[in-house]
Amino acid sequence: MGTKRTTALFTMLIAVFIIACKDNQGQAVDRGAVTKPNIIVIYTDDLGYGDIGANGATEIKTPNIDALASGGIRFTNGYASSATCTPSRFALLTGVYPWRKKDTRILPGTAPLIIDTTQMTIPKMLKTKGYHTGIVGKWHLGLGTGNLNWNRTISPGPNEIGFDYSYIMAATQDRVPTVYIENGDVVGLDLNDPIEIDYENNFEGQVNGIDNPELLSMKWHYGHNNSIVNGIPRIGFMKGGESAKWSDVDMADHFLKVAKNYVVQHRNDPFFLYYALQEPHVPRTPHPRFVGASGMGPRGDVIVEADWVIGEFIKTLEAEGLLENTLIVFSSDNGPVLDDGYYDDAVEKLGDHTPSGPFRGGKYSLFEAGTHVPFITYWKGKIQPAVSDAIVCQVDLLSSLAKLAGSDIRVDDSKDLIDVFLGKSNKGRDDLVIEATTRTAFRKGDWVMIPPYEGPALIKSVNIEVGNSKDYQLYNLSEDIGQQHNLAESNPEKLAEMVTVYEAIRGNADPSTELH
Ligand code: NG6
Ligand code: CA
Repeated sequence: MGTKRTTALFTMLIAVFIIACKDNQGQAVDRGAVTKPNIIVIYTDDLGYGDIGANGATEIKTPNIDALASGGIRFTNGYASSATCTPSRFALLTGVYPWRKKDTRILPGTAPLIIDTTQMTIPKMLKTKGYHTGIVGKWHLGLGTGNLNWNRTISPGPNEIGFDYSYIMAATQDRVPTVYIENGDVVGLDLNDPIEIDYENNFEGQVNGIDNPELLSMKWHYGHNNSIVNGIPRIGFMKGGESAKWSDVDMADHFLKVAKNYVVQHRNDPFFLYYALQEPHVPRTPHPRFVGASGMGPRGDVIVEADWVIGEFIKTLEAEGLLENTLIVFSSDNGPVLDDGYYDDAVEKLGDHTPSGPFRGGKYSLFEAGTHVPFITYWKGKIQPAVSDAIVCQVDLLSSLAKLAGSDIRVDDSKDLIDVFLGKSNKGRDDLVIEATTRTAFRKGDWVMIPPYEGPALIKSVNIEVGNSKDYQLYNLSEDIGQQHNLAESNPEKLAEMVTVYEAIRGNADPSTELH
């Protein structure tokens, strides 16, 4: 072998060695022209805009979320697509407005999968670019195709719409089945004690929240009076599966452990992790070490718990040397609610705390607090700390992350706002259709237009104004962030302009009918 060739070979070996070392340290893995950072979406359940210190909360402490905000971009106009869980998660993962798909609404635990397995999703898109993809936490997008047998491998589910790894709860913490499911299999299931689920009728001889109040450690206020698990009455009936039932007070720690393991295991891949925390959705069940942490009862305590969890999770990223190569997106699936069906002192112990921040309404509402949620992007060393007033929505993540990962995939409703998410631009969406329990409204610039809807203006049980009115409503958020002054009559030109653009996007079909 000539000296020249030996030198060339040696140089090549050194180059390979350097690249390998970089990989091992979790540094940016440059595959071709595009650098592929890890991407993590940390998603809370029912956390309001005003529930975090970074957005002005003073009565509750969220230091770890605040650190993401002060070290990253805190969006003051960040939105979930919807004011409830299932539609927001649908939009986040598919980049499609949820009102385009019929029955995209709060699902029972027995609902079939509502994301078609041929549908583009964030994890599918990222897989085409070499990412490993995982979900840990709340799913609530349906499983199977109907008449699900929980005692066999459950399919289709997250693994069939793009996740290589899944560790989920099927629906919500207040809905059966109260078990974890890993890659389609119920964790810890004893097949001699099979799981049966029914959302209509109880199984013979099984206790329930109405007839067995003596078994309850948490009292239901409305709904939530079916099967009792861990002293908590739930929505839906469940029989069997004793060994597989989760421990509510350990859920936060449990998901944290799984999420940390996922990160450690995939530290050398580019990976996408969708980490969907269950807090502060009902039933609010802080671990004993967080009981009393907020002075606001269980709702405040689980927010403190969620913040702690996020801090621990970030520590793991740091310890693995991944923070400089990981984009973290933090947000919530919908706005806040206090009494969502259990007596848990959320109203009584609220004090001066304002979960909805400056906004009107809350969960279920077309007013701002329904969808206008905490929204933070963080990437150590890459994103310069800033506050952005650009309008961004979770539905935009698919196209934006595609751009980041070097994929050509784009979805119409999902705007490529990666420059906004990374702080290189302040030009967000021009407009956005928001959704609440199948009704829709429209934001364009500073203006919000809510079309007339029948139904109560206030849902008494949750004590939330949901935005229904027989008249059009028009608000200018730049001078009326609390949506107190309806300008529809005094500014008919603006109203007409808003309605025209809205109807062009939304169609003027009955909101409960499928558009395509
Ligand atoms: C409602 C439940 C509420 C909550 C919500 C879903 C009743 C009376 N209320 O139907 O407690 O579970 O569904 O919340 O049952 S979400 O955040 O998953 O959309
Ligand atoms: Ca929710």
